[in-house]
Amino acid sequence: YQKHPHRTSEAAVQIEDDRTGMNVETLRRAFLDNLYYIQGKDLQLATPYDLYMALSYTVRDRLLQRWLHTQEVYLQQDVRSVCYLSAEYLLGRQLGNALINVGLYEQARAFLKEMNLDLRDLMEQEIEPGLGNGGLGRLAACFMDSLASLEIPAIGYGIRYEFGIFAQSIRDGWQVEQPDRWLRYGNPWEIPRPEYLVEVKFGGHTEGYIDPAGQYRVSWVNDRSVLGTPYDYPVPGYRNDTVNTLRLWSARATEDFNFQVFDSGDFARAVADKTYSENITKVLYPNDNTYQGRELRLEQQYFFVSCSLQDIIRRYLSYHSDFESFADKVTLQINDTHPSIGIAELMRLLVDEYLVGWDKAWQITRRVFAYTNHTLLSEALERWPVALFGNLLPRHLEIIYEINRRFLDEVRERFPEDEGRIARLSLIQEGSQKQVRMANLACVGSHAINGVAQLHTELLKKDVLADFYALWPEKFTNVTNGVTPRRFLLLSNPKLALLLSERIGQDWLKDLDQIGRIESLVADPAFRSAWQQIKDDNKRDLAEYILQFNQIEVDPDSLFDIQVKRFHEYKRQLLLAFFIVTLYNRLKRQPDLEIVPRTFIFGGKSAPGYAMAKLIIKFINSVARVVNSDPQVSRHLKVVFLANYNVSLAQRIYPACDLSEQISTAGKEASGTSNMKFALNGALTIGTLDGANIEIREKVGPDNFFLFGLTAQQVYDLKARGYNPRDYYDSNAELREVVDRISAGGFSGGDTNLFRPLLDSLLYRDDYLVFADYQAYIDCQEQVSQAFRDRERWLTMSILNSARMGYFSSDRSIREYSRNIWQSEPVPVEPESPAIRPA
Ligand code: HBZ
Repeated sequence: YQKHPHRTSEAAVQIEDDRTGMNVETLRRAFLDNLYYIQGKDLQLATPYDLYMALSYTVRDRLLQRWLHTQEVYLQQDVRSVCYLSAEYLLGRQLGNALINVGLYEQARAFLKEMNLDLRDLMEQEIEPGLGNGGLGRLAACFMDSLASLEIPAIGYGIRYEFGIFAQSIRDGWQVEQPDRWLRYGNPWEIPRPEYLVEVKFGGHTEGYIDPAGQYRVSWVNDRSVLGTPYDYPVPGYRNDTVNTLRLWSARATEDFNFQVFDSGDFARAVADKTYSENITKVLYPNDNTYQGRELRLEQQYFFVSCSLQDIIRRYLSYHSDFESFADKVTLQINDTHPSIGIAELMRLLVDEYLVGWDKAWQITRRVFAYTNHTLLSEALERWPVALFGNLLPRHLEIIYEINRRFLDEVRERFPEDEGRIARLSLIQEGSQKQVRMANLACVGSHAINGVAQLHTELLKKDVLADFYALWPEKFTNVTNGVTPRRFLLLSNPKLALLLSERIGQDWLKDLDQIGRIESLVADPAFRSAWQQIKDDNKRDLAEYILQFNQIEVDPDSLFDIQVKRFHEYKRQLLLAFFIVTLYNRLKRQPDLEIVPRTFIFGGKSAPGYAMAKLIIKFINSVARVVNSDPQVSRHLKVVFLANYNVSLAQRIYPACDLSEQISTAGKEASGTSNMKFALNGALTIGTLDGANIEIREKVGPDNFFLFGLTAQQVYDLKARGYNPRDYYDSNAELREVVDRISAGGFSGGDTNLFRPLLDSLLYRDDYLVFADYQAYIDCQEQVSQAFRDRERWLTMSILNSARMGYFSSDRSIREYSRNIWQSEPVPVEPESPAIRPA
């Protein structure tokens, strides 16, 4: 190939050269150039990973210009920006998304094809950044995509974990964790910005002093500090010229090693201290919806929040001389309570470092912060032991006590002599081990508090945050979650996306309500058969994946019945497992029984320390083994556990699903978001009245949704009356048969102990009402089977599900946040030069 004469010059970025050009020929040249000059390979020597890297750099070059330009526009116009603070971003692979958003997907495919290369194969090379656990982290990623696509000035702040969510493999049916070394082969999607380094203090004590003006002030004398280096990730909007920034912080030691210790001769300790500091951003805590009061976790939270706030203030002060307009230029959304220490940190920065008076500082703080809650499980609420907190952040503890003193004075005035209320609202939980309640801090320090689905917000008001609701009802709003149709339809289900675009144009990608226009095609035979064909193709693709990774042959014509999500008792993977065992029992009793063939597919990780969840994984794999190896049964049923469920695997699974399992105990799942992605891709849902299921059912219509189970109110009442799971066991023969077969070792090679903890927890507690909902679920699954027998009816329901999912775009969620919480407006970025637009 021909080498072009110069790579860049001052003028070069203005004209179409090999770094900015969008036509197929310049792309091809740039790709080969990057392969040669960055990977140091030619086409003969290149591995698939080299090719992936070369293509990624080619796209990145084309993003950079828009990225810089967007930031210039934001600075020039002194825009109001949304700062999204989140300890997690579950981004998924970047290459395909970048190609699509910048408008180069087809060009890239074309020039690669000419070279006999397959774009999808290159995309598969990317190790996904798994910097999150589940729904909360994925929501942050969808929101970043929507903010850029809606042209809203925004920056995401978070942590650049060196190890993301662990890789899961299954050995002998058990989950085994391996470290996620995602950065091992380099990362073309980040740009380190060592010039924006910040220092974060830890430990020590505070000292009072009188300043020259005679004012009493406090200074924090820390005993150690750590440096934060930002790594910037481009966040391109869909087919516009906006590129926002995701800024992730990485910890570095302040000195390469501790010279004092070094001088005293203890080399090993000098280096170990350095490692200690750098441990802060080493690894993502792998818990979701459970809280573990580890000091390192609080260090992570404070580290990234302090880095981010210092960065926000630095940027603000480069254009302003005081804090008068800070709250007009900045809004801070905190993704659950993980960044809520930011409320105390902003107070500290304003009061101690910038000498703003307390009242003024508090006014600013409350105006900028807004808090999203993601859980109804009280065991998941963050609470830090006061002693641990005070050792790590002595000044912040003082500030929290001061906030609390003023806050409780206010409460006493409004509710005199209501000590119970005071105790519940206090930022400090009294008792033998005093604790700082981060949710209370978040409520007091924010002007807005939101839940993530209607039911969730109502339950926050009624239950979890009821005392705060009584105090400030005006602070509470609901913003129902959404998902990005770019990644979860266009990228993950290209055939369906093409069919949509052929029939209704491409507007649905920017305005998902437009997908409703396919409803008029529901009776169109050509459209129907194309829809069916695509679903069949997608199922066949997944069947191939299953054969390759699980060595299980599944029938693409069977009903693909799928539950993929984190393993948690409240999500009730056990309920589906019990249904499978029920079918197994029926087939054993009556071998000639005609049942609708099903392929059950599970996927998901368990927190490594969550023994019950791990045992449930083992149980499902044990059921799979027995079912799949029994010829009588496996003619009708297959059970598959797909290891290492992550965003990339999710993108393969959603398009291939017939039935989406959303079966949490009512009142426990805040929203759920996979429920939306499945339905968008034409799956029907079997689900409880929980989280966003309720709104999905309302939108798709009750006839197109398989509803079962107790309502949140009924769950509450049943527990209040005294729930006895044993009664269900005693009175339900099929349930008893399931339990007895497990108990007798039917899925553990005769071992009657293995699954004992699982059965005991059901028989004696059953916190999540598996037994109480069992019969309703089994009956509902029978309706599913009946519906699936009538393929035409099922097809209609499938189309209607997709057609009616417009509401669940994360674009709609972000518009609601913008209007109701952030008061932020789009700032369109015009293309810098027509030459750099896609052909
Ligand atoms: O947030 C999830 C909710 O369970 C789900 O219902 C909701 O749809 C989603 C988005 O709003 N919550 C989480 O994913 N939570 C966590 O991952 C988590 C991680 C670390 C923690 C606590 C929770 O310390």
